[in-house]
Amino acid sequence: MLMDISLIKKQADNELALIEKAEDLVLFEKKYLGKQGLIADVFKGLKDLPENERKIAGNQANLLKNELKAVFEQKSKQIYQKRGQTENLVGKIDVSRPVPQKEIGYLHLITQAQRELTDIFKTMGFEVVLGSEIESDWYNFDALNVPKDHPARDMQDTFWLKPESSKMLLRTHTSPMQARYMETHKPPFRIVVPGRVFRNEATDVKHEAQFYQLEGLMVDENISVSSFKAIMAEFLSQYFESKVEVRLRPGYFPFVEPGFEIDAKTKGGGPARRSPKGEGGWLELMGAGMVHPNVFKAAGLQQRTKGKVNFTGFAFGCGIERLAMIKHNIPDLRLFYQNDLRFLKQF
Ligand code: FA5
Repeated sequence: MLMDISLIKKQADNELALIEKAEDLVLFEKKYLGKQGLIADVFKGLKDLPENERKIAGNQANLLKNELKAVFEQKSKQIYQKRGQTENLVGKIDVSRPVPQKEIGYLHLITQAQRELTDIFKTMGFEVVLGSEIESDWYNFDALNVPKDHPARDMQDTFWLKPESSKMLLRTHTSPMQARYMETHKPPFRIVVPGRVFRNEATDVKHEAQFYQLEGLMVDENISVSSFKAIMAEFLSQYFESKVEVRLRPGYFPFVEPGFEIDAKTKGGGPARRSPKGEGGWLELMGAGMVHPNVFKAAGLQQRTKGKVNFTGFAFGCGIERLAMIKHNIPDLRLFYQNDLRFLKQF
C-alpha cells in the first residue's frame, strides 16, 4: 500500500508537469482527486490492511491527498492567470469580473417605424387591424372598384399564385382590408392596417418589390376632406417631431373620389433632393381620398345599415419605408432590405 502511494505521487507529479491546458487539468483532477479517483481507491483499500499498517498508510494517504490538492490548485492558478482569468478550478468564481458582452438583437427600423406610426393613430382612437399577405383578386381589386380588365390594374403589377385559376395573389397594397373590415363592421369606425405588400416592379432608390404600407380608414357621419387634412397634419407632425411641408396633388385611385397624392419634405429638402429624379425634395408619401360609393356598396354597407346612416369616409395608404426615409434622411430605400449592420445599427 505504501508502495502504491509513493507511485501515485510520482505519476501525478509527472503528469501535472506536462499539463498546459485547463481541459487536461479537469481530467487530472477527476483521475486523482475525484470521487472515483485513485486517492479515493487508496482510502477504500485501507480497511483491508492489518491494524498496524492501516494507521501509517492512512496518514500517508491523507498527506498525498493534501499535497496533490495543493499542487493542483497552484497549477490551476497558473493556467487561468495565463488566460487572463482570476478564477481557478476549485470552485471559486470572481463575480466582480466583467462578463464578455453578448450581441443582443433589436427591432428593425421598419418595425420601429411601424410601431411608432400605429401608436400615433392609437392616440387618435384608431384601431390597429391586420390583413393577410395572400389575397384574392376580389379583395385586392374588384371590391375596390377595380374590375377585371380595368386599366387601373396595371398601376400595381401583381405576383399571382399558382394555379392561376385560384385567382390568389400577393397583395399589392393594404387597401383590401378596407373591404374586409367594412363587410363585418358598421360605422362609425377608424382603423389603421400596417403590413407588407408586393409589386412586380423594378427597384430603385424609392422602390422595392416588397415594402410596407400603412392603410387608414375612417368612416362616420360628416367626414370631409378637412377632417382628413386635420388628421394628416396631426399624424405627420407627431411622427416627424417637427414641421413638415405637405403637398396635396390630385391623384387617381378607383376606390376614392376625389383622390389625392400626398407628398412631403423636411425642412431643407430632405433625401429626395439626392434622388435621380431630383424632384426638388418632395417625396411621395401616400395616396388618399374620400371612399368611393362603389366600395361601400361592394362591402354591403348600405344594405346592412338599411340606408339609415348617412356616412362618408376617407382612406389613405402610405409607404412606411418612405416615411422613415424622410425622418432619418435615408437616401436609398433598398438599404432597408440589405441586412447591412453598418446601416441597421444606426437606428
Ligand atoms: C396605393 O397603394 C393605394 N392603395 C393607396 C391608397 C389607399 C389610395 C387608400 C387611396 C386610398 P400607391 O400605389 O400610390 O397607392 O402606394 C402608396 C404609397 O406606397 C406610395 O405613396 C409610396 O409611399 C409607397 N410605395 C408605392 N410603391 C412603392 C414601392 N415600389 N416601394 C416602396 N414604396 C412604395
